[in-house]
Amino acid sequence: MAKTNSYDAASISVLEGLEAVRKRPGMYIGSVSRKGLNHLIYEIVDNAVDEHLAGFCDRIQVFLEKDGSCTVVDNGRGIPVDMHEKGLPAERLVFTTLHAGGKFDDSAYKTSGGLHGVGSSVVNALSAYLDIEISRDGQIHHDRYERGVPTEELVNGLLPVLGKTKMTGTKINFLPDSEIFEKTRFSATEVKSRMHETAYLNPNLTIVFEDRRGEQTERVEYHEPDGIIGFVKEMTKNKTAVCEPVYYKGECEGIQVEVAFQYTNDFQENVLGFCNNIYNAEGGTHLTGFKTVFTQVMNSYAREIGVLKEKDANFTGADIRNGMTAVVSIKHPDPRFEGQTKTKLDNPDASKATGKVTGDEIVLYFDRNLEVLKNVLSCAEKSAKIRKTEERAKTNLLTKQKYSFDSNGKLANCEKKDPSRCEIFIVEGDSAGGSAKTARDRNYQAILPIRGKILNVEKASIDKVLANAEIKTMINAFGCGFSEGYGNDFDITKLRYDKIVIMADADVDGAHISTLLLTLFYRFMPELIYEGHVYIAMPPLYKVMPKKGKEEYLYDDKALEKYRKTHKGSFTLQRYKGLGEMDAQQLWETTLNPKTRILKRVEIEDARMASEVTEVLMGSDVPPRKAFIYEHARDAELDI
Ligand code: 28G
Repeated sequence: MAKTNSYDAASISVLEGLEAVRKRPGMYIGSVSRKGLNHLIYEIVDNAVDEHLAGFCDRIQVFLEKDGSCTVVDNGRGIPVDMHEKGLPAERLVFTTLHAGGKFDDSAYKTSGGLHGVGSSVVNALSAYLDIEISRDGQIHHDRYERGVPTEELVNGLLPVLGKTKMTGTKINFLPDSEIFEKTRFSATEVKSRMHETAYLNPNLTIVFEDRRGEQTERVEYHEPDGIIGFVKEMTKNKTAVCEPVYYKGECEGIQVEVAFQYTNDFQENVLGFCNNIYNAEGGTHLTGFKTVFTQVMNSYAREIGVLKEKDANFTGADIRNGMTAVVSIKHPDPRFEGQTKTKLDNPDASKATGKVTGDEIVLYFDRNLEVLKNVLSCAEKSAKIRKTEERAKTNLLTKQKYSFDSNGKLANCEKKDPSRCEIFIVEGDSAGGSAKTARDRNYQAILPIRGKILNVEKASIDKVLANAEIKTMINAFGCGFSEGYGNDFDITKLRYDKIVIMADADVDGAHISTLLLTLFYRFMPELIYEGHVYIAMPPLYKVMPKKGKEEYLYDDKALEKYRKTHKGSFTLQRYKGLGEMDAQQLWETTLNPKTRILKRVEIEDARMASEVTEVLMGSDVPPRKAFIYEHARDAELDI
């Protein structure tokens, strides 16, 4: 009797918990956009990675199924199925209780604790169904939920058994709930990139990925025995290295620290931070500790070997990291996060740990590798020289151009000044720019035509970037300055437009231009993206004009296919090769009019990807470039 009572009480609070997740999904997984959708997979995979970290699993499989669901399989111990004290199988608690499983459960470090490290029950609550098979104790145990509610009848309080097995492990198949998510198609590109990252951070793990949704299954296996050294090598593979990767690890007050870095001869700094296998987009204390100590150590080496004379000022941290690609990965028993997207590590002891380990290990390395030390310091010297020139260039630019905003060449500004209502469209090509100027609502919509390809900011040095006419016009038009390695002059409160809309053709070149613009924003004005001000216009590909019935715009080939299938009778089909082919009226209806247009809001993940792929896109190699764009085109889905 007592058992029934506690069971009932438990099941009521369980339903309330899951209902809370369904009411405010964003609080648990960040958003209900595709980013949130993909996150469901990461939540489940992270649990399998925990099982790996506990030492019981070395293979994880991730399948994107034809029906839109996702299957994740691990070869760990299998989630416990025995009767728990609350009168339920342990597995039921895992999938129905928020934050089931304590932080220090089995392994010292849980991957969870990141922004969305809230686990299986959240995925369960947000799935139309979730189906589990657990191989354990020689049997395959089965359970199933719909929108978080168990549908499988227990047998004497235990899960039904499907059959016998010699294996152990967990298999979960789930379908995200279309009532919750705006998008229901997982992005293969993003999932693959995350799985690859996870493989680098866990060198003894193999992750198999299969996209079974297309005609042919795409299969990739990620196994990276070189760990974060391999990760760094991967990031520098298209650059010219000036030294071999450097690697060290250590421990400080229960925090494990692992660092790999390599210098290349470009003028870039790329330092990534991970805590418990989770990428920290906004960095945090682990990076601060590493950077501070690294700068100190290198400056004292520079004086010791005479690269800096007595009268010289120290190198700045950015000078010293000029050309550096690094991965700093720590394992922390109780990580805390802060920041715009809760991806900035906040624990002060993490800074202490990376600083201590770096201070101890880096001198051991450089004392034995003087050549590498000299190479690194000569990168810093070059940077310091350029920095001084740039600082002058920047002051000039900002003082000269600060007040020339309205008279700025091609910008057709809007008449009203209320930033909360104003929009600026960055339009590829003069002819489309011209039509857009005619078509727009001149009260609130500004048009800035840009010609051809803007500069690749990933490659160019800062003075080149700032000398570029289109980029200058953009910085001046937005009104909030820019930030980069040497200082932050960016002030989002000065932004003159609520929406910055990239308007490019729906083709390969258009995608390329969008990528370049995103890279520019990501590097110099990331807050625009964090605060959701950047959008991409989605111009239609087709217009259909049926003999009978209404004219319609269609936004992709899928829509056309569907139209052909569902529409009886003949129709005329117009295909737009570019924005330039639309007249002002059409442009207004499809891309400018807030009532009818389709915009895609850019998320920081999109921009981060854009920055990563700029390399691929800019290469003279045509094949990889095409492959990338087509892959993305397949993933594209419209926000209608
Ligand atoms: C396939 C996709 C995702 C998982 C395990 C294994 C255990 C476990 C998971 O325990 C904590 C402890 C008991 C309830 C632990 C197995 C100890 C012994 C596990 C996964 C809470 C959870 N044997 N494998 N959880 N328990 N794989 N893969 O989720 O009381 S989750």
